[in-house]
Amino acid sequence: MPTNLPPEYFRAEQAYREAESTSAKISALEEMMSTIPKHKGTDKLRADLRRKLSQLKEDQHKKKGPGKHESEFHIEKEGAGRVVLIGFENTGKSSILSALTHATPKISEAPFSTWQPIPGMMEIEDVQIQLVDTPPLSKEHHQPELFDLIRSSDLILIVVDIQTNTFQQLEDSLKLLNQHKIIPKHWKEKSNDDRKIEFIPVMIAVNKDDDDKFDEDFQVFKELSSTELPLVPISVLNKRNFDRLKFQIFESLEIIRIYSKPPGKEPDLEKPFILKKGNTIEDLAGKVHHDFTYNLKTARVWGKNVFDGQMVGRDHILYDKDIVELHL
Ligand SMILES: Nc1nc2c(ncn2[C@@H]2O[C@H](COP(=O)(O)OP(=O)(O)OP(=O)(O)O)[C@@H](O)[C@H]2O)c(=O)[nH]1
Ligand SMILES: [Mg+2]
Repeated sequence: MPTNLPPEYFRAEQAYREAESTSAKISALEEMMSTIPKHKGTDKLRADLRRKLSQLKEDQHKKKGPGKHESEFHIEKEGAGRVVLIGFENTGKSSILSALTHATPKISEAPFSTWQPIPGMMEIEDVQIQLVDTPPLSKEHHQPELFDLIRSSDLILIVVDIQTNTFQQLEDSLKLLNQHKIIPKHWKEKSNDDRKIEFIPVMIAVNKDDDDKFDEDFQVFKELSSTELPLVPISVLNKRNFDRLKFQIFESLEIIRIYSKPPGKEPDLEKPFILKKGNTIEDLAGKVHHDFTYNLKTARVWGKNVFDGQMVGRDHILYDKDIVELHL
């Protein structure tokens, strides 16, 4: 195994091992391949993965037979992160997708209106985030592909309805995730589960909190559920707390934006590089160009915990909105 593989590679590799369907395996493999830096040391690994990928594609083709399409649950990742909306029927998942993106899902007071996942892009300040609406959770039907899609996400947004069995909805949603070996990342430290678990950040949107009348119900629900998971009361109907919801999504994704600046020039404030909280100058260098990981000498930073233009080393930890000049 070559050294210097980025953390995203190992994350995709875990998703690959856990994938229950061929299409999920294919998408995880494609992601692994896209995260490997291209140099001599990784030639063999890339060739191995390419072989596996073509084998899987062949299997999928054989299984499906001619004329059938790729699974609807296979959705290309786009933007700085994927947020999957999940929850029981009629809680307002499709309404949220429609309110925050340009997607046009079917919204209806009749339950079970959504049959397949639908993606849309949401802008939070200068970051594009993919939101994916999904068919309702079910306690009766086994839905492996839905859980593969959930596993491929960077954040799970559980949607519950403050006007109907809210507490039960939350408990059942978390139980179904648990049955599929998905546990909120918040609980990682406490978990002593022996199974192979995927820990993914989870937050909860408590929808249909239409006016002050429901605020008390929300407070009661909050106390009763006593969950440390972030909870945001919203109303799609009355557009309540959308800014708070977006802020919490951004926070829960644990991403930071870094603006790069060529030496002696102004920083490019249009297109941030997206990194994970806790990432360093070295991680940034790898994102800007794979050669930079090896050739980087020093860097200068404008932003948090530094004086303007401070020289820093590879291990310097970056913060949201830092501006960085890399020196080779
Ligand atoms: N009062 C109120 N109704 C809402 C709100 N958001 C959505 N609804 C209504 O709730 C119903 C269900 O909304 P959908 O967005 O289709 O719910 P869903 O979770 O996608 O439903 P499924 O696809 O069946 O899982 C529709 O009649 C919406 O108009 C809200 O904030 N307040
Ligand atoms: Mg729906």
